Amino acid sequence: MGENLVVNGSFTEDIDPPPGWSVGASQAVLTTEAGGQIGNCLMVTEHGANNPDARQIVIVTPGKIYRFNCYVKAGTEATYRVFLFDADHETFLADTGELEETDGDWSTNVNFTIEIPSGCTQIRIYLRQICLATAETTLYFDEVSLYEVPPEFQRLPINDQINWRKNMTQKNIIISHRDFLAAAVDVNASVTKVNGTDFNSLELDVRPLCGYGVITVTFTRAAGGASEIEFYFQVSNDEGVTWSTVEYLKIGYPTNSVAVSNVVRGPKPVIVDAITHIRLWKIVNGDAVNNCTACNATLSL
Ligand SMILES: [Ca+2]
Repeated sequence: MGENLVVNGSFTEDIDPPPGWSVGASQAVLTTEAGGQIGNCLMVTEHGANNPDARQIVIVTPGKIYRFNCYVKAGTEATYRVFLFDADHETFLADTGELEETDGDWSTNVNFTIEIPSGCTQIRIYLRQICLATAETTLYFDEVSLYEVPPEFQRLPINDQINWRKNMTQKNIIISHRDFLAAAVDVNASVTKVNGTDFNSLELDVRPLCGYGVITVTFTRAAGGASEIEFYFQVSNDEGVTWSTVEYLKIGYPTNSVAVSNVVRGPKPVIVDAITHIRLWKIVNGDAVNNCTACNATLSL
């Protein structure tokens, strides 16, 4: 998909205030903080004005399609609003409205796909917190990106999307890898661990530009009896409001009788067309003797 047009969208370097971002007319304080969705992140601190935000102008081309993405996490303030503004016409291009971030774990994703209207050559990104004046409240954002979507990456039938993947590799286009679990979990012998009870799976946004992903699972296990460990995945087609009640994908691997150490167990393709999110549902260790440790799964798009 080419390069990220947002300057310092990952807040990689610990510099205050973060380069590339301005506070507009508000009195927000922008700082780079550890503990982001990946590495460092942006903290927006309210400092005497209502609804502080971080802003950045990005040059765009009329008629082209762009994909915007970022993550948000509550600090001492939970209400946020992300919007894209046509800076030439002073009109909204996309807007979340005021939403509350209730998970507190970087699982809340904001994304828009927009077509740039005629005469619009620059857009302004707003990362805003909705707060009480002088309350000094905080809210976090991270991994802010805007990519131009070339025509060959816009949705096509599955068969054509397979060809895109070849093109993606050949063109060195960014392929993202995301773990389902922020912290890998242990699954003891003959134990089933379930999302929401025993671990909290991230709900990965799979409204991508191609219809295929790949999931790999990893775990560590001592030598012992032959058995199987199974990873089950659920999907949503309404942005995580409701989830499938049977598995969308099951990856079961024989653990056999040899020790494995954080081995990537063979990738499996997953069709991510016509769904919006996927998450790890449960892990079943069918081995009556051995524990499996450091279990995780990764989605690559
Ligand atoms: Ca980051």
